[in-house]
Amino acid sequence: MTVSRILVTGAAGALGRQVRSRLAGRYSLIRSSDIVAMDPAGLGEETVVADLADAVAVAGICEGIDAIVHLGGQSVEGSWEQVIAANLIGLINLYEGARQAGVQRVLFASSNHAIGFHRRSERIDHTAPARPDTRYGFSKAFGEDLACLYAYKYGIKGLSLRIGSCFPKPTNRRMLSTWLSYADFVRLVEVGLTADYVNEIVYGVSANSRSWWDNANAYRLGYAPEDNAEAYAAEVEHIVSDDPIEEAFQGGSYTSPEFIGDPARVP
Ligand code: NAI
Ligand code: 15L
Repeated sequence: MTVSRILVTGAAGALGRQVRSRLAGRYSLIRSSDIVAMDPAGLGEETVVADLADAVAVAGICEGIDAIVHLGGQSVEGSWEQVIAANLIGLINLYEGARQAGVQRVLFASSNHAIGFHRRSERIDHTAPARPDTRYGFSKAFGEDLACLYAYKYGIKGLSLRIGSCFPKPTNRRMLSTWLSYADFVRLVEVGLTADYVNEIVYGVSANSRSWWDNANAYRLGYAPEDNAEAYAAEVEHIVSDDPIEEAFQGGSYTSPEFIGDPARVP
């Protein structure tokens, strides 16, 4: 079944704006949604303001949709109240809306913070166990599991993108490993909208020479990144933190706030 009607959540955000502009005109409908007002709709697009925490509103935005690119929600660490409303309740509402509306597939913007307590000295792949570094990272691990439930039980294809650092360019040494260019991000979204899979986890990362992640699972599905953070090495290599926790773990600055554990006991 081909995908022709897409819902993009988080459409007012940084990545939502990239998807809107780079996929414009490619599908019969792009329904862009966010809790805040968005730029005006283009041709073949509609915009709908909706709070993910509102189940009725979310069921409404899922109607008549083939595939969801789910980017909305709390996108950095927050309080339990914030994370629960947008990323736990909000995600349950989204999957229930998708199930009721017969949506074929959901692309979920997971994050490297679901695995943030893996060491930088490790090279991990999509089978690495979740090791969240924050309440936010926990919500992403939860989302990966929810995708699994709805894929195997309800037949909704699920692709969880463990995104590294998706910004115009890397801004520190860590991002020489974690950077995802906007163009590669949208390439990965296109793979998610077309490839055949049931439930998969892939890394949202460019072809960085220093990547900590073996992304063979994404390559197998057809992802072919064209950018490499190494092009910025001279500019940012010297930008490191003096916090040893932050520098030890893949999640970087998300790992050290509130940290009172024994780093030697984190495997
Ligand atoms: P962003 O913060 O720019 O966009 C998120 C959007 O979600 C915002 O426009 C916001 O208004 C909307 N939103 C927040 N709460 C909502 C609610 N209750 N109902 C409806 N909409 C709500 O974030 P960005 O950078 O565009 O990230 C998009 C997604 O990708 C997020 O889920 C984030 O966690 C994930 N991600 C992004 C990374 C990056 O480097 N940009 C890295 C890893 C994951
Ligand atoms: C994320 O999950 C955030 O959404 C983004 O703002 C960055 O902090 C990114 O991770 C990162 O780890 O660089």
